[in-house]
Amino acid sequence: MENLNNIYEAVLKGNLPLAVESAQKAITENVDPQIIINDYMSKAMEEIGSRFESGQAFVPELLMSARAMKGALDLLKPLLANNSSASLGKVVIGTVKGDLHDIGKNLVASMLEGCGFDVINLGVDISSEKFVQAVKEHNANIVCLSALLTTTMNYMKEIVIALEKEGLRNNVKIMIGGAPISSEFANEINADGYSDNANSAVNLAKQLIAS
Ligand code: B12
Repeated sequence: MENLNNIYEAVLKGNLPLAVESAQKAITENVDPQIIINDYMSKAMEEIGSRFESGQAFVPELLMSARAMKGALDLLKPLLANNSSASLGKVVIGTVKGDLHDIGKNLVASMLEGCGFDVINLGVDISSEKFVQAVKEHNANIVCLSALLTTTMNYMKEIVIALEKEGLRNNVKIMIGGAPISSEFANEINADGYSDNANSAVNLAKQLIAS
């Protein structure tokens, strides 16, 4: 039986081969992928994040952890997607212009996919024009905006305005998230909702689709 703490340690230490190997073992032992992600991999990212903030870890270590996390997520993602039967709706997701943080955004994307949404992941550093184009092209029900920097979070407002200008605002729900975001900020920029983690993001998406 794979010790799931190995996955935690592998992500924390930025050990990509070990993260992939441990995730693979856990998968063959039928461990719930959501438990691996939420209870071990995300926790390891939180830990490396707080070490970075307190000066105990540095950028290269963060990048190594992010790489290990992504490697294991690539294995787990398809399994999350297999949990779904029919699509609950189409979601366009991206990190806003100027911002390159994508770990949390990818987690939200994977969780949404795993819970039955069709997810179009645009990547990082995405302009309002690209969001508008993707919402039109895919006829999206929800657009998810992620920002981790206090300097880039304000760009979310421009995306909301761009969707309004294109006459798309009533067709699409707007969810926002990322470390500096709050529900007050969501109200301020006329978004439909905010959540501070990938689990509650799924619940919020379901509520917004139903409303
Ligand atoms: C990892 C990291 C990096 C990595 C990013 C790697 C990658 N591929 O993403 C690297 C090293 C590249 C990086 C670079 C920088 N970073 Co950085 N980074 C972090 C760190 C430590 C962790 C972020 C993370 O991945 N967290 C783990 C994930 C799982 O959590 P999360 O992102 O918050 O996502 C969750 C929720 O927020 C929510 N969520 C996220 N998005 C969305 C979207 C929706 C729609 C919803 C509903 C929910 C949701 O759900 C997610 C899952 O639970 C944070 C510190 C922190 N504790 O946040 C700093 C931090 C965000 N970075 C910071 C800074 C300053 C930078 C740099 C400017 C550093 C520099 N001087 O170069 C650059 C900026 C580059 C750029 N243009 O974007 C600052 C921001 C300060 C500020 N107030 O703006 C922070 C807060 C660190 C600090 N305290 O100084 N960073």
